[in-house]
Amino acid sequence: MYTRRGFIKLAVGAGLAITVGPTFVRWIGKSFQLPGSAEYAANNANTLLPDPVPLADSSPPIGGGAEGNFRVYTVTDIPAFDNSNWSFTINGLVDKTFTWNWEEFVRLQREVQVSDFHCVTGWSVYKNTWEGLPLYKLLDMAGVQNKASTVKFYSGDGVYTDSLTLAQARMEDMMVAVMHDGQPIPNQLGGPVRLITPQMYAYKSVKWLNRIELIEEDHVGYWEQRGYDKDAWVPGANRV
Ligand SMILES: Nc1nc2c(c(=O)[nH]1)N[C@H]1C(S)=C(S)[C@@H](COP(=O)(O)O)O[C@H]1N2
Ligand SMILES: [Mo]
Repeated sequence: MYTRRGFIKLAVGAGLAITVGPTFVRWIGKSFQLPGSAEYAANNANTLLPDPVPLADSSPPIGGGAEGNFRVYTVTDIPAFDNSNWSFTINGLVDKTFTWNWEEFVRLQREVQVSDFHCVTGWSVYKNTWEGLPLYKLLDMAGVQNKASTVKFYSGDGVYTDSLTLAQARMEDMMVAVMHDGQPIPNQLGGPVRLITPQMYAYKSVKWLNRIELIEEDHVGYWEQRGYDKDAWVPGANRV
């Protein structure tokens, strides 16, 4: 269990400055009222089959489900995926490259975490039950080569990217998430697969994640190129 709510409330309450970069993002004016499986289905244009079957800890979600509303952020049109146009790749400086199709990907062993989600612009969603693949396990499957120092994440929108250092990527709560509160993640919220970085601001949480590449050099992500801080840690994070 990871909770950061206390820290953020404290930081906001104490009037501490939270660095905010340029705030031009396309917010499509929608916020998700949580929880609600009907709303998830209504906002999911993905048609990937089979549906992932939630683990017992996801359904019902631990602690009753997320509190707060996601705002749908995107810098592109919102993509939608089906079995024919979705795959997930891990490649670059790895011993073994993988490309999974959806049927294969949903068979990989998932785990469950509960964590808070913070946008650096000042909104949060608390107590999210995420189910997915611990990032460090994917890295271990692929076998990271010694030369690699950066983990680069690509979105299926073709535009958005971000990165973590290898040490950050190996934190146990970094997750390649497939379900939220026991439901498939709708495409508006980055489904079928998004990165979850509970101890960092959500601009690290790449939506429509479909490729992980191990690289030698640094990579400056989409919002960091536009002024967001390279240091995305939320207050109280276990910085590595
Ligand atoms: N592909 C992609 N991923 C993205 C973004 C985006 O614009 N495109 N915005 C980021 C930011 S700044 C935030 S706060 C979260 C918002 O997630 P949500 O749209 O599910 O609320 O997604 C992050 N991941
Ligand atoms: Mo954000």
